[in-house]
Amino acid sequence: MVSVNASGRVVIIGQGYVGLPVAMAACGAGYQVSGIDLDARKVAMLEIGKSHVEDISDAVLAQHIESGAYRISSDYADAEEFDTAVITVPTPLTEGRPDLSFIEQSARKLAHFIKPGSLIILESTTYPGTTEELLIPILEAGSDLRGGRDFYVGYSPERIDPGNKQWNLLNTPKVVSGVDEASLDKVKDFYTSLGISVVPVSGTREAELTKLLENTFRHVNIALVNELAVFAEQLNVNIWEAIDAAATKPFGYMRFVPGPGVGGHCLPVDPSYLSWAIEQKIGEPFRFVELANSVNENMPPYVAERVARMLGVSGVRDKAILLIGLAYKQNTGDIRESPALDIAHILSSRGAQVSSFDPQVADALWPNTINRVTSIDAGPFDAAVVLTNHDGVNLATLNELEIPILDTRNCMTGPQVEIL
Ligand code: SAJ
Repeated sequence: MVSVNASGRVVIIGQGYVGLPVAMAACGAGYQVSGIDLDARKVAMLEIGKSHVEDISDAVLAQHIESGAYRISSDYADAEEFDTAVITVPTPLTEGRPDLSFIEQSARKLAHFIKPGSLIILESTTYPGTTEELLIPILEAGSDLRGGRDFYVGYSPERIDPGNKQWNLLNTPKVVSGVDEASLDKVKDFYTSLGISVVPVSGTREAELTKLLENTFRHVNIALVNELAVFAEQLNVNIWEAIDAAATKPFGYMRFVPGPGVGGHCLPVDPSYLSWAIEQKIGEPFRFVELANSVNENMPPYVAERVARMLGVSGVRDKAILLIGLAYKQNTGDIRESPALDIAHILSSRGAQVSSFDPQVADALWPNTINRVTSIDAGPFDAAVVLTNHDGVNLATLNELEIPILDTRNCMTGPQVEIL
């Protein structure tokens, strides 16, 4: 149970799907919290109590604003006198390489406000060595203080799964680490004060590797069933049935299913941080990651080929094709790295008239290169492809259109339905 009598000033750098839940949890524990984000639109929404993070309600945000526990700004001066800082900024790939510029920028600005005894925790997903080889030198240069000796530093990977109704920040065990024992204790104490159970590891590199292992494990296993799905179709074997049968094994197996590709902010990115670091530091390719990337990236072209095959010799040129789902996975409106975007692009480039139906995706996020329809029977269409199976979308309507349907999520039945 969280102690609501925590005290002290906490600053959270980055108020996205990771940082905002940490900020709200810190407010709930009794801290004075400053959220800092450079996205003016995000700051403007948060200032008026509007949450852009699906797991944080406007009510919770407003409560902490009204109590004075939470303030949001783009001004690092609000980090003045902080006791604990948590860095939750993005770590994307830029031209296929890790882009740590957001960590570097936030560390440079935060360093001016470090005082003896400050605690800095990095949560952003990154390769082993980042905390000690990149972050600490920047913090030391900007503060004239020594990490470990004068201020505490640790790493604790984020495990936020946006939209997950079962697992959230407070009930998911948190891996924690420090550059030394004293720092580890401070990191443990902070998350414990939020009411989170902690899993200490011996060093920051082990904690950095933990997160990448978690997501690389998923990426590789999804690639396994994706490649198998391509072969099973040619062998005329129902892989979905085999996967469900295998999943009855109560030990030694974990269920993954084929799909139209791998999207989201994690899986298409995190494993490449690991393979890049191994290549740089050891000079060896991380073959599992490279193979998984290749297999998963080939799923959108494979889906386009299946659609062409489904339409017969005429192929997709001048055909009206409806994509059900633009988001990268069910019950989210997030289209980042969504394979549906690639599939739409490939089909359009081959002369198809592509439309997409996805009630979960906000208008502001909808790409202007893809025609949006607001109902499944907004046709006429020559074919349909189910790419994301959101709850609440009535796919029975699709069957009534009596057109060929490629179902990449094995969520439909019907005489016109082909599964991946
Ligand atoms: N996917 C498949 N087959 C599967 C599982 C996923 O094709 O069997 C696809 C999805 O459709 C999606 C992509 O892979 O396009 C990623 O799906 P995901 O379930 O891994 O969801 P993410 O990307 O939101 O991953 C997050 C991660 N959370 C964090 O990084 C903190 C991941 O570690 C979680 O394990 C995952 O959520 C989860 O378990 O939901």
